[in-house]
Amino acid sequence: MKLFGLAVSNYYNTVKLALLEKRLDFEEVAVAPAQTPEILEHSPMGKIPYFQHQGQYICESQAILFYLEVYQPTPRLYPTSAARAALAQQIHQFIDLYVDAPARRLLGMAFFGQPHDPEMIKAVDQELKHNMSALNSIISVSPFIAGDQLSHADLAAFTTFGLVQAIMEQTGGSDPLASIPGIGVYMEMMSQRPSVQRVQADQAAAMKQLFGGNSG
Ligand SMILES: N[C@@H](CCC(=O)N[C@@H](CS)C(=O)NCC(=O)O)C(=O)O
Repeated sequence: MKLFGLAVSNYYNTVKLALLEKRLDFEEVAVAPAQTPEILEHSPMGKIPYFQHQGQYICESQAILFYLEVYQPTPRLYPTSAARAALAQQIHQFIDLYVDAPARRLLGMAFFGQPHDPEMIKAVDQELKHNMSALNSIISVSPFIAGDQLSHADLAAFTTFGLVQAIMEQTGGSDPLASIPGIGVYMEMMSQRPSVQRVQADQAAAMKQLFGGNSG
């Protein structure tokens, strides 16, 4: 199994967490997103992560997670009950579409020296307040984000919440997690997992290499 991408990416790290939780053997291949023929051949949107196993390439983190679940069902990252499975999927979708996507518009300002645009920062801040409140209405952190078992939604939540918090901090916006009760305890609980500690250590090293010590 080969995972292509960069350890600074939340989507890459979501998949890496699943590989680690399932104790699968995998190789990491450092590849930056690009619109080059070499990348587009395996990841037609030019995005990372993408994944290769037994001669097949898969892109899109949710598709890779599903492949891993079918390939190796234990430990489960997709709940067995229909209602829980749907809830985990719903939460994961909310996180990708309504948390990551708006915050990503400020990525250049937060980390890549793009001049701050106060209007855009304010708009994203407001959108995130609305969307986090919607997310909060479907989760009850007990103790995991979709119930009593770790699921793929937790992997996306942990990696994306960390990124979005860092983006808003760097751009002077408000804390996007402030409206979710118990989220601090949840993030702390997640950060105790060996898989998360490995991913965070690798991410910090990659950030240092990319930004010379300025982490996010
Ligand atoms: N929907 C994709 C999103 C992946 C994504 O946006 N990756 C970022 C890095 S974190 C990327 O490749 N960005 C470059 C681009 O959008 O061109 C997934 O779930 O894998």
